[in-house]
Parts: sequence; C-alpha cells; structure tokens
Amino acid sequence: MIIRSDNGGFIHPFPEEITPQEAYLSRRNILRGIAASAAGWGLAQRQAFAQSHRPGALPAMSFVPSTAAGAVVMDKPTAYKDATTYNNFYEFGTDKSDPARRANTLKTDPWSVEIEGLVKKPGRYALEDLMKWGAMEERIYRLRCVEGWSMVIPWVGYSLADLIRRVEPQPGAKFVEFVTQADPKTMPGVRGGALDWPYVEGLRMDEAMHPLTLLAFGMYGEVLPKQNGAPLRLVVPWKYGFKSGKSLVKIRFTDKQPVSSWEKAAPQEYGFYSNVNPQVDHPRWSQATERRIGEDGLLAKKRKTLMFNGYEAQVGQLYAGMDLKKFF
Ligand SMILES: Nc1nc2c(c(=O)[nH]1)N[C@H]1C(S)=C(S)[C@@H](COP(=O)(O)O)O[C@H]1N2
Ligand SMILES: [Mo]
Repeated sequence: MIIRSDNGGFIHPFPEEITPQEAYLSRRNILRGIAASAAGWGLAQRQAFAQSHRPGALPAMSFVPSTAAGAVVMDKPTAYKDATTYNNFYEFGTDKSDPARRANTLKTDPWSVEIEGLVKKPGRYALEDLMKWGAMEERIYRLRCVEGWSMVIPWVGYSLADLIRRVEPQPGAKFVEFVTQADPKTMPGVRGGALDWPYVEGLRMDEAMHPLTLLAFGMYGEVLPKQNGAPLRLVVPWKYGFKSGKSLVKIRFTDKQPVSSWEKAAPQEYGFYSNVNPQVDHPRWSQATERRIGEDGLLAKKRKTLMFNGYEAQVGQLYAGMDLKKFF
C-alpha cells in the first residue's frame, strides 16, 4: 500500500504536529502534576486535548464527556490535520487525499434521514430534530481501517441506541441497514463504478444497540467536516472502518441480514461482521499489525492490532460461541 499525504511525501511524525495550544496544555498539566506518563499523555491530557483542540474552522458543538465503559481510549489523539486529509470516502474518489480536496461540493443543509422498515415510528426526520434525540457526548475512539492503518479521534455524538429506542423497532427487526448519500451531481465518485452505489452497511440489532455504537455529528469539538461524513455518520469502533458509513440518509430495520457494498464487491474478502481481528487475515494481507497515522516516521514501529480493536471487554460477549473465522 502506498502511503501518501497531501504534500506528496510521507505523513509527518508526531512532533511536527504539536500546536502551540497542545504544547500549552501539556505544560499546564505537567505543572499541575497531572501528566500520567513519561510520554506526557495521560488521561487528563487526552481529555484536555479532546475538549480544547478546536481548529476553529467549523461551528462548535456542545457535549458532555462520556461515561460509557470504553468510551475514552488511552492513546494519544491523532492530529486534526491528519484525520481530515487522509480519508476513505469513495463517493469523492479512491485516493486518500480526494475527499479533503473534493467533498466541499457535498450539500449538507437541508438534511434529513429516512427511517423505514420494521419500525413503529417510520418517517423522514430532519437533522435538527435527530440531533435532539440523545445527549451529545465526546468519545475518544480508535478507528482501524481494513487497509492496516488506524487513528484515534475525539467524536461528538450519542449512542445509536437512543435513536433506535425512539423509533421503536418491531419485534421482527433483527438487523439495521444503513444507506448513505449517493448524489452523482455533487459526488464525483458516484459517477464512476468503484462500488455499487449507494454505499450500504449493516449491523445485527444487538450490535446496533450496543452503547459504544455512536451516531456522530462532530469531531474535535466541532461539527463533522464533509470529508469525515457530515452531517452525520456511524462510528462502530470494534469493526473495520468501512462499517462506519458516512453521510447517512436512510436507516432501515429488517429481518434479513443486509448485504453491504463491500460484501457485494468482494464477498471472499469482506464479510458481514468485519470485526477487527488480528487472528483472521484479509485474504491478501495480514491483519496482525497496524500503522498509526501520525507515527509514520521511517523509524516508527507498527502497533499490534488488538482483538475487537481493543474493545473486547465491552463487546466480546456479542460474539460468544461464534466461529470468527467463518463469520469474518
Ligand atoms: N459513505 C461512505 N462511508 C464510508 C466510506 C466510504 O467510502 N463511503 N469509507 C469507509 C472506510 S473504508 C473508512 S476506513 C472510514 C474512514 O473514516 P474517516 O475518513 O473519518 O477516518 O469511513 C468509512 N465510511
Ligand atoms: Mo477503511
């Protein structure tokens, strides 16, 4: 895989990414004696980073820190610049730098989401209303792409479970299907055949109801940038990144397991579950290690990929007794 960045070279190693504000926070925390480790990146610092690291380009979001188990990972958050310039959003092209360059054409206002299928309160709901259906929380999650890179992003959103309870699924609803925006006029990739549009993903009902499954409206204290899936997207932290659909327009409750766009494109490579699993390789490459974006210096070591991306304590029981080689 070719590692590229906007400046045409390799991605900068971390020290170049420290902003004056981060340096200030870091000094302040050390002075207070809160800094937890020699690396200077303890829990207090991560939270200070996440809650203050506003790049200032987009409207601010208000939120409370999350109290959900596993909602704040112990890793240093990825620099905003990296998280917004190294993206997969095939509707805007297949190169990692395409979404940041092209997603400005996406029209996010007005926006609504259609809720349909086996649900007692179907309908088309405006974004402004949906945003009130849960308490906005900040969660610092790992996101690992099936391609072998990962980031740590402070998201703002609420548990998808809050939305699901609100619309009251019928007893027959066993899965949730997510359909994302596919507008050939504003999305150049949709005019091409990289995938069968619209982009579709799915979760089992218990996965969708898990408190860690986040409906995200913001990141780094601001509304989502378009290249990261504005105005709302899913973030399922224990699954490969492609399960986290961007720019959602439809949520459908169904009794049949949905067929995702990636399964349709290459069923032998991408299964329905797509749980992060270092023991089950992709047919063409290992999934045992990952490259953390921002640690791409020539001497940077790869990190070991963790079972369920490090969220095993929270989600392992969802898959108890399942053969994870078969249900990959
Ligand atoms: N609609 C849509 N959603 C998508 C994708 C996409 O191409 N289209 N790519 C997925 C993949 S492969 C990853 S790794 C994540 C990347 O999210 P990020 O750019 O915010 O890091 O978005 C996912 N959601
Ligand atoms: Mo991905």
